[in-house]
Amino acid sequence: MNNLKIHIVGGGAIGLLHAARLALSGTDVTVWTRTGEQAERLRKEGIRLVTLEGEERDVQVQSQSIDSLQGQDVVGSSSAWVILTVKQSHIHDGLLQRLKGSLIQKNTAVLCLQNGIGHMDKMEGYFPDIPLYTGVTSVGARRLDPRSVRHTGDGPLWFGPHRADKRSENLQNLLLNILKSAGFRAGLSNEMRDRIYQKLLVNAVINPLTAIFDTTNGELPKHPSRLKLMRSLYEESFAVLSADGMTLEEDGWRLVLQVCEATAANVSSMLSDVRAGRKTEIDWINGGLSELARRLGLPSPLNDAAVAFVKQIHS
Ligand code: KPL
Repeated sequence: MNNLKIHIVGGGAIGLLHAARLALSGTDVTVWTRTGEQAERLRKEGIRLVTLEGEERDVQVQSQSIDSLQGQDVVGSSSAWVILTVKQSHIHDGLLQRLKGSLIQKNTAVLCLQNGIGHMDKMEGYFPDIPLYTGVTSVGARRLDPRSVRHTGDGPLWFGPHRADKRSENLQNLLLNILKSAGFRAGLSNEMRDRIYQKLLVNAVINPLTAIFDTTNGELPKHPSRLKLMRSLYEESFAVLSADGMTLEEDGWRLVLQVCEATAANVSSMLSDVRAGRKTEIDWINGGLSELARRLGLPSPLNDAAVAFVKQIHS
């Protein structure tokens, strides 16, 4: 068993997948969930992991509800990583106040695995002295029920410092090794902003348009008028992100089309939120781009429209 403890905040698909695979590799993992019912089920029955090969495994993990954190320090004097896997919309004052001093304290480092932009400003404000890392993952996972998750796709997990210190260098290497031994294609990167922007560029095109047209990622570019809209939204988003310093080593438009192809049968996360009546991440994806454009003095009519349309169909 590794000495470093991992706390995963969020019992969604990404949280459950990471917790199960880390626990299987012998890491001491606790999953912090939104509801007490989910935490109890996970404690009693474990996580049911359906692997990429379709094999089913029940994996024992520790689990607690976030609400059970009442300001007490649950980390103590040993080092720990907190991996925040909740959606952007759940990173609100209520959650951060619960985590501050209890799970996120001087002996922890935090890895944020959210889509979109905007949340790190909030994290910095709440945790001025804690090493903060951002991550971009391309693994695919689908939650089947509160304790079951299907691993649907493999892909790299890049993470790197957003704001780090000397102490966290050691911690980041430990986490890298732990992730690798759990089978993740993990890598450390000092270019996290480029990676985040690149993912944002892809998400800003595919997510709102699949949600608005209620279509799979693969079908979206097949309609000429939708392809035209994709291209225009891409160009506007690319201009904003490039003006803010994004460098892309590959052709971004080709990347968008490749992602559509590679995930052809998938329903984007935004469409699945819309279908389930959940709050979407539109404010942090196209909304984040619009905000950035405003700060840079650039126009963003298509991103503004994407936000308005998705909000219209979600409620
Ligand atoms: O990341 C995605 C998402 O659904 O959020 C893409 C890449 C668009 C795949 O659906």
